[in-house]
Amino acid sequence: MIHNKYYELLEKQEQLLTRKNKKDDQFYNGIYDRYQYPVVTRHHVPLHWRFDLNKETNPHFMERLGVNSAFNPGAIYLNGKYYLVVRTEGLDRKSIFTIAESDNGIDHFRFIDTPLTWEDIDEKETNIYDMRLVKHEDGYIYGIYCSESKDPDAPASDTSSAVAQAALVRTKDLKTWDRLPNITTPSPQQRNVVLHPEFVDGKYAFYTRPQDGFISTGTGGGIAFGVCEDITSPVIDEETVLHERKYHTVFEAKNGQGPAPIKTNKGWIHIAHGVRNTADGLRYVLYTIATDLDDPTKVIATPGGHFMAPYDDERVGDVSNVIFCNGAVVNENEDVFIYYASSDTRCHVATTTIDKLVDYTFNTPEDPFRSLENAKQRQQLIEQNEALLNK
Ligand code: M1P
Repeated sequence: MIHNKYYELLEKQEQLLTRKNKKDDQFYNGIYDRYQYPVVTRHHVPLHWRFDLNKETNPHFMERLGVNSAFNPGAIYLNGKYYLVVRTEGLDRKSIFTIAESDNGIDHFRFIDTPLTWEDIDEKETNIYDMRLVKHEDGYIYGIYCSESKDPDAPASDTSSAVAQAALVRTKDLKTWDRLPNITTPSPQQRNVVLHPEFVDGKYAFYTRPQDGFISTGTGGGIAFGVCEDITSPVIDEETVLHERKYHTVFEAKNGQGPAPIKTNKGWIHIAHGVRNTADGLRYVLYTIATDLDDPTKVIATPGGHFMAPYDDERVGDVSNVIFCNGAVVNENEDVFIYYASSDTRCHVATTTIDKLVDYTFNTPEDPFRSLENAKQRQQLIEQNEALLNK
């Protein structure tokens, strides 16, 4: 016998799931559009994934397996539909991967199937999160995610230190997933590892983020590039940093590749996250760079400053002042859907086009890295405009 409360809550949830999303008309930068509502939140998670619906076993209709947050989605555009692999965090702090589907990519996202599982090849693995979904030219869809376990070398009194590694799964249909071994690199820890969608000199190529520790990248850091011969036994022997951390920039403390880079006729466009420290903790923003079509280790455009930062309500959440992107898709009209999460809590979309993304990445002035030079840069813009206005 199903509890009556279920139908009451279901009706309410249906209003949320069928709500139309609108462009935020208060926001304008000419680069992308933001939307009024997040696309996926914990409130979108089906009720029967959270409650025991049976009146006999759950007379008070209590939530048995609550959901704390739904964020950092990987994304893919497949057969005309938009799919997000959402980092869905339970009240127990464990993240699991769940799939949400939409016909238009901006609203009506619904969770489908059941949470993703695959062969459990690593009994030390405790938490999994931040999947990058990459449609590779070999015909598979790969999921690269962070696999976290307790640091085996930490003293017994230290119950927090962890080790992050890059784990790998693949599928053809988003339903059946094969677990491949973790990716081995020369670095002690890895997060934000992403597969390049094409072979490079006949090899699988990855963006990595070498790091010494779990939170701080230490002597490592930067977005690096490395190749591997065999994806079923993924070993990267050498990592070359292609975009380094730098003093007094938005990527001073840490950075990391976001989704797989987007191919355009001018170069590969990368959406990355940059982190700086503040009196109020770390601040995560997004920035873009472009790399050469023939040499993915060669950076050819570096627009100054952030591309996107936490905005209004996005600033607040479980880990405030964070936006993070590990999913972006391009449809057949060259519309770009950038899925990002705010403050480790909820998922949003921003939309733009390939044309605008290229214009932004190649025509935004670089950061001159010194305030007086920045002042001159702005002076030049003002003078140019004043000459035009006074014509
Ligand atoms: O809390 C902010 C982000 O912190 C980590 O990102 P990074 O490895 O770049 O520091 C990740 O845990 C990410 O999931 C999280 O959103």
